[in-house]
Amino acid sequence: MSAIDVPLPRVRNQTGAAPGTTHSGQCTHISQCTLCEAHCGIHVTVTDGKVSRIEGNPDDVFSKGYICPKATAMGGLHHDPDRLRTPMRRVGDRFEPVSWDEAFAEIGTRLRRIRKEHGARALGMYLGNPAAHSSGAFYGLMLRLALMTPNFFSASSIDQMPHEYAAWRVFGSNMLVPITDIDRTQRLVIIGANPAVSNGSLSVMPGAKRRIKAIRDRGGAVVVIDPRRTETARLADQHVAVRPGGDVYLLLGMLHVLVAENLCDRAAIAEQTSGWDRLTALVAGATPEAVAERAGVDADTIRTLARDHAAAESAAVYARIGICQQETGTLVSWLVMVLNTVTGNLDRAGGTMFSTPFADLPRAARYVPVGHAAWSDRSGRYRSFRAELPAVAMADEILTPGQGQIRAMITYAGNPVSSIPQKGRLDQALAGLDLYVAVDMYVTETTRHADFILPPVSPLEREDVALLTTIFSVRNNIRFQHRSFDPPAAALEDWEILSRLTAELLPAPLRQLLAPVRNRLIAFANPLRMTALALLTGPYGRLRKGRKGITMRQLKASAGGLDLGALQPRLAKVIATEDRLVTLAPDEFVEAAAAYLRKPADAAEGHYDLQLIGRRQLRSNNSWLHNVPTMTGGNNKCTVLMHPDDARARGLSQGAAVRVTSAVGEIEVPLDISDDIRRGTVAVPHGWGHRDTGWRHANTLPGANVNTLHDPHRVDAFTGTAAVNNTWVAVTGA
Ligand SMILES: Nc1nc2c(c(=O)[nH]1)N[C@H]1C(S)=C(S)[C@@H](COP(=O)(O)OP(=O)(O)OC[C@H]3O[C@@H](n4cnc5c(=O)[nH]c(N)nc54)[C@H](O)[C@@H]3O)O[C@H]1N2
Ligand SMILES: Nc1nc2c(c(=O)[nH]1)N[C@H]1C(S)=C(S)[C@@H](COP(=O)(O)OP(=O)(O)OC[C@H]3O[C@@H](n4cnc5c(=O)[nH]c(N)nc54)[C@H](O)[C@@H]3O)O[C@H]1N2
Ligand code: SF4
Ligand SMILES: [Mo]
Repeated sequence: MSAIDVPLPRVRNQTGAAPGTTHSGQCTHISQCTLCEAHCGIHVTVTDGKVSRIEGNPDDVFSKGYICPKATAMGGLHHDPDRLRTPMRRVGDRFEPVSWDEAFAEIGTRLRRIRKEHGARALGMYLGNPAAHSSGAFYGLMLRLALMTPNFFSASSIDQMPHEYAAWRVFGSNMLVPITDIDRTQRLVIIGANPAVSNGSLSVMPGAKRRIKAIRDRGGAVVVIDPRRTETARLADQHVAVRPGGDVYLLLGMLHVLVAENLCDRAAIAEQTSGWDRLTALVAGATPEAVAERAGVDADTIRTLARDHAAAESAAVYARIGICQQETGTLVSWLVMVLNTVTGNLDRAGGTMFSTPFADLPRAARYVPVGHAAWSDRSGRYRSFRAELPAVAMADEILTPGQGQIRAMITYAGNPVSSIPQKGRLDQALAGLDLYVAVDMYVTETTRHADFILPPVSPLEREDVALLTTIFSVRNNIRFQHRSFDPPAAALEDWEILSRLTAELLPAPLRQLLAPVRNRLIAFANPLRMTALALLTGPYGRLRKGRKGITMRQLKASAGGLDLGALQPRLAKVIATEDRLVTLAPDEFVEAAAAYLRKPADAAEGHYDLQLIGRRQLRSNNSWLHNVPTMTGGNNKCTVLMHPDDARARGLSQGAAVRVTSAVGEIEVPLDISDDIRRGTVAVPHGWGHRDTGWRHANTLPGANVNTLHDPHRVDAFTGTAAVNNTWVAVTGA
């Protein structure tokens, strides 16, 4: 058990061991892979204290036995000798172990001193991606509240913020991002996502390949719109190689056809929406011929895409990160929501719908303030959205002297030095802080600058019920992550570490009063108790459903979670706009789209004549899985992908070392020639180039940080999300 001993409800099978699989020295545990949103069910076999096998859990109600190659990394991470297991304090250029109590006491004193001398704005926090994969996220947000600082940043602003902003404008809340009903649709159009590799995000779909194949098996069609013929495109009926950043034109062109040819669902529009006239006025001039060149897609294809969409029995457009990390991110997210709505595919089976998770956040969305434009960064360039500032503003907020400069940072489960474009300035910024505390289990490009690193238990030592993943799942479900290992005696989980940090920030009388009972109070508010409460009071709980309601006991005893059914129509219940209608044409979007329609086609910027996009890899997980040797090697390499014609024109050959240069930086990587990528476009994966970290294996791998090439000030206009999917570069022999 962890240092804070949490009493838990007694269950039939406390380790989660599958019946009949335990024998001397070997035990199989039911658990979950928590490396990405899919949270696939796994069976972890432990032999003599070591993970000997990880397999998909066939009884998991959602992932149904599927795992991707990353699942086995859960064992690699657990046993990784480089993973930190005790809190560390910086002493000169080294880290030395320190006790938890000493660490929290010193951090508390220093944080409070900085806050007293310089105000709350001098404290900053960054929340990274894996935070969302455990209940730790909620305790992270508690800490964020206790910090009371406008300087809060997260990986969302290099990720899904444009979807959230569009959802806020269109449906009234950032929490109302519609989910693709992939398992029932007859036509799936995927724009800027590669679920065959990623297994879906914001439409969480473990085993995406199987789900995509099933659409075709039941007579439906799948279309992928992507500058690269991706692993997903290979499963599709049609691949449309859009120009990077061309989606805004493609979608406006499709909407023009739908309106001009009277292919929209006028009954659904009348019932569900406002703003139809403004929308039709906007797209009136966006004929396929007018937008084709800028979309990089010919007019006939645009016309056919629109007609086929309208003709399908049910259809869903699913767009994800390829369109978010663009200057047009929010506009494209909006147009996708509009397209789904005007074709009658919002809130109906096979279209896009809202989930009913065990804690009904979609329904509560109406009452949660988003904190949009409540403040800005000190330069005035970026406004807050969802009570945070974009991560690209972080380096300046730390480095620029004056009132409100950040002097103390807390990062939780993030590696922004690698994951955010910041021209290398974040390295310098973090190194110069008065105090930097990292909640992380590795010494990374980022945490190596910390004064304290506070490591949580390994994911296999955690028991949890992830809420966020269920909110975005393509089917309602609730699943339990059992422990495969008991944590070492003194270990803490993320939620405990974050709660202890929060306690340090409480006002003096409360903090002192609390000291003797603090740990017991913290232990009382553990994630499983919170989950039990949410379950009890939520849509499936006993308070609502009486004896039919589900309980934690049932959940824990299940072999692979509980299926809560297909997505249900519930727009009328959840919509959070003032008039309770879908806002088809928010003013600021219409104006911005009209401006794009007036713009000429994007052209090469000087000698930077290739458009650089990203490439997510099956065995990488953003920046942090490269220390597990089985996740590296083979085809998991950092290379630049280029079309044969572009390589020939530059006299470059397969495998050659090349220099990729942009207006703000350069990297050297090997060349990979393939006609999978559109001419004029190149792709480099992110999360590589590990140097000077505690990841001893990863440090030895070739590769470079692609974010060196991206200009931090090229962002989505509405959210400040870094536009890393469309940077002009030149590629030359190294
Ligand atoms: N194996 C693996 N799985 C992961 C992750 C991982 O690192 N590795 N990360 C997880 C995380 S954090 C996330 S957010 C999700 C993301 O999940 P996805 O959104 O599926 O991510 P990508 O695979 O990057 O897909 C983005 C696609 O957009 C395309 N694209 C680039 N520019 C454009 C453009 O201008 N227009 C269009 N239409 N397409 C464009 C790219 O070629 C790429 O195929 O994946 C999650 N799953
Ligand atoms: N150029 C470019 N950049 C990108 C992207 C891209 O497509 N192109 N994709 C972006 C996307 S989608 C994302 S989500 C971001 C991710 O950006 P970040 O969240 O900043 O970085 P990660 O690489 O996910 O690093 C996660 C960190 O959390 C630590 N960690 C892992 N699990 C846990 C845990 O359970 N608890 C704690 N406390 N720590 C943990 C790891 O050791 C690692 O240091 O990167 C983005 N950056
Ligand atoms: S898709 Fe892969 S990485 Fe994601 S949860 Fe499933 S097994 Fe883990
Ligand atoms: Mo992400």
